[in-house]
Amino acid sequence: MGKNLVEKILGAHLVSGELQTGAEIGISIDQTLVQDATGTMSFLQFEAMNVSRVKTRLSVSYADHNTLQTSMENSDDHLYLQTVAAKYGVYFSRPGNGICHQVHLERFAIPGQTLLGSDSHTPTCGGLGMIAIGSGGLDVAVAMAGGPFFLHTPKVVLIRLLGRLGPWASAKDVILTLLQRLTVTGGTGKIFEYGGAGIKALSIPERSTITNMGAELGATTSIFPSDEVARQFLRVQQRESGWMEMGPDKDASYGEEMEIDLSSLEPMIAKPHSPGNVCRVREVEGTKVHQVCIGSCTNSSYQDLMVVARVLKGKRIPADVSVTISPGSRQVLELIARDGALEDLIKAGARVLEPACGPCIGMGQVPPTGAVSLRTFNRNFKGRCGSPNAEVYLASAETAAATALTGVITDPRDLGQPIKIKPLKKAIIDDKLVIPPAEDPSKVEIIRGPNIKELPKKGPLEETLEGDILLKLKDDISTDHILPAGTKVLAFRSNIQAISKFVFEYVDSEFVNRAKGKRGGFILAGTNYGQGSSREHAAMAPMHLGVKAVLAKSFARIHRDNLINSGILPLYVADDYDLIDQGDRLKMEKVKKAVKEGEPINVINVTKDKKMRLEHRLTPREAEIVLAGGLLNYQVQGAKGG
Ligand code: MIC
Ligand code: SF4
Repeated sequence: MGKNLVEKILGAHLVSGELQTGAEIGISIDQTLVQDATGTMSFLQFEAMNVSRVKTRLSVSYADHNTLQTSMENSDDHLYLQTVAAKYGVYFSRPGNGICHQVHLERFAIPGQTLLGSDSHTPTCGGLGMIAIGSGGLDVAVAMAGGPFFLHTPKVVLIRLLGRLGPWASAKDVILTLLQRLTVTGGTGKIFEYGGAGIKALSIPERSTITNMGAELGATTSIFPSDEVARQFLRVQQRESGWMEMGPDKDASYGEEMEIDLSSLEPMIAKPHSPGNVCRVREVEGTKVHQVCIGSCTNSSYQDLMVVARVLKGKRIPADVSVTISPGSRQVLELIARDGALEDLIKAGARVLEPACGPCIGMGQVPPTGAVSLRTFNRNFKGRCGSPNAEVYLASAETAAATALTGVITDPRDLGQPIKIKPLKKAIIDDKLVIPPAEDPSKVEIIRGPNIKELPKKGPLEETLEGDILLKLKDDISTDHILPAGTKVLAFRSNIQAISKFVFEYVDSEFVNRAKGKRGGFILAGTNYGQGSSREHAAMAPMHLGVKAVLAKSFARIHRDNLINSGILPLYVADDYDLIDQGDRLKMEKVKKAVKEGEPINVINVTKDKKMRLEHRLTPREAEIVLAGGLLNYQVQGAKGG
C-alpha cells in the first residue's frame, strides 16, 4: 500500500520504534531553530552536554521575541546568544531581521526535511513540505547535539481542500473554521496533512498561516505537499535548488479524513479568550475596537501586508483606533517599501513597528483597561497581551484592515470589490542580519551577562512524594496562565530563580508564596493542561518552586514533554478530580518502583482519608528520564555511561 507524505518523511528519518499510531518513535532532526525567549535556556543546556559543535545540517538562533531590549537583561541575552551561536556552529539572526518562523520559511526551510524548534509555531514551515515540530528548548538542545527527537506516532489526518476561497475569505478563515469545528484539543496526537485540488490556489504564505495555527488545535504538526507552488516560492527566494517534489502516493491511506470546501468559507473570528472560541465575523460586527494589530508569525507576509495597505490606501484611520503593523521579516519590510505599500500604511496613520513578535507576546502595545483589540495573531489567552482585562479577538489581515478603517469589527466583504495582489515575482534577498558561525570557534569568547544564571538542578525522583494540592485548576490552562509573557517577565528567561516569581501571576497571585511556604507540592488541573507555548520555563519554574507532580485529566503534548524533561511527574486523574480539593494533602509511596515498572501510583488523600490509583503513562524511556530527575541528568548520565 502507498504512503502518505507524513509516513514518507517520518519513515526516512526513523531511528527507533515503529510507525504505528501511539507508539513511541525517535526521528533524526535535520534542522533546528531557537528564539531568544527559549534559546538562552536551550544553549545553556546544550553547553552542559559538552559537545563541541552542533551536529545538525543547519541550526539557526533568532532574536525576535525580546527585541525591545527594555533592560540590560534582554540585551545581555542577545549577546550571549550571538556569541554562543558563533562558537557552536549556529547561524544567528539578529534583532530586527524578523520573526523566526517567517524568516525560516523564506531563507532556510527545505521540503522533505525535519525541523525541530523551541517554539510551538515551528509547524509554520510545514507549509513548505517539512515535518516541522515545536518542542521545549531541552529537546532542541539534544537535537543540536545530534540526538533524536522522540514522540508518540501521531495519527495522520487528511484534510482535503476543495474549491477556491471566495472574495475576502482567506487562509486564516480556513484554520479558524477548523478551530471552530475541532476546538483547541481537536488536533491532539494528530498530524494534519493537507491535500485535494484546493491546495493549488494557495500560496506558501497562505499554507503557512494554516500550518502555523495548527498549533492552536493541539496538533503535533501540519504539512502541505511540496509542489510547483513551493518551487515557485523557493525560486523567488533564489533557493530553487532546495526544492524537491514531495507528496503522498496515489493509494496512500490516512487514519482519518476531512473535507473543507474553500468556496463555502466566510470571514471568521476568534473571540476572547481562546483561539477555539470562533464565530463568523458577522456575529460580532459593530463591536467597538480600540486597537488593531497586524503581524505575528501567522499573518505578516508580503501578501498580508499588501492587502492591508491596499485597503488603507488614501484613507485615514479614525482617531480613536491605534493600528500597528509588524512585518514578519526585514525582507517583507523592504518589499512593502519597494512596492509603495509602506507609504500607504504610514499615510493612513498606521504605526509601523520593527519586524518582530512585538505585541503578540505582550512586548508593548498593551491595550487600555477593558479595551477591545483585534489582532491577526494566533493566541488570545487572558493576559497574554499584557493586560488581564483586555478583550482580544483574532482574525485575518482582511478583517483587521476593514476594522482599522471603521473602528468597529467589520466584515471585509463590506469593503466591496475584492483586492487582487499580484504574486511576488522578485524578492529582495539580503541576509546581512544573519551571522554565520565562526570559522575558528577557538577565537570566540562567549559573553555571559549577570542575567545568565546557572541551570537549576534537580535530584533523582524520590521514593515518597508528599505535599499539598497547591492549586486546583479548570480545563485548558495555557502556558500563558502558568507563566505569563510580557516585558517584565521575558527579561528573565535565562534566570529561573527570578522568573519563578511570576508563576500563575494572573491566576492566583498567592501561589508563589504558598508554594514556597509549603516547600512545594502538587498541581491539579482539568483537560489540556499546558496548551499553547513551548516555553519550558512553565515547567522549570514550578519545579524550582518544589512542584513534584502535576495531576491532570490530560496534558498538551509539548508541556507534558517539558514536565518530564524537568523531572516533574505527570499523573492522569479522571473522576478523582472532583474528589480532590485545593489544600488537600497527598502522599504517594513506592513511586520509583511504580514508575520503573509501568504501574499506577498509589496515592493517599490524607485530608480526605481516601485512596486512589493514578496512571503515569510514561514510556520506558520517559520513565528513565523522570527517575533521573530530568532529561539533562539523564543525558549527562548516558554520556558518562552511568
Ligand atoms: C508564543 O507564541 O507563546 C511564544 C512566545 O512564541 C512561545 C515561545 C515562548 O514562550 O518563548 C511558543 O509559542 O512556543
Ligand atoms: Fe512570536 Fe507570536 Fe509567533 Fe510566538 S506566536 S513566535 S510570540 S509572533
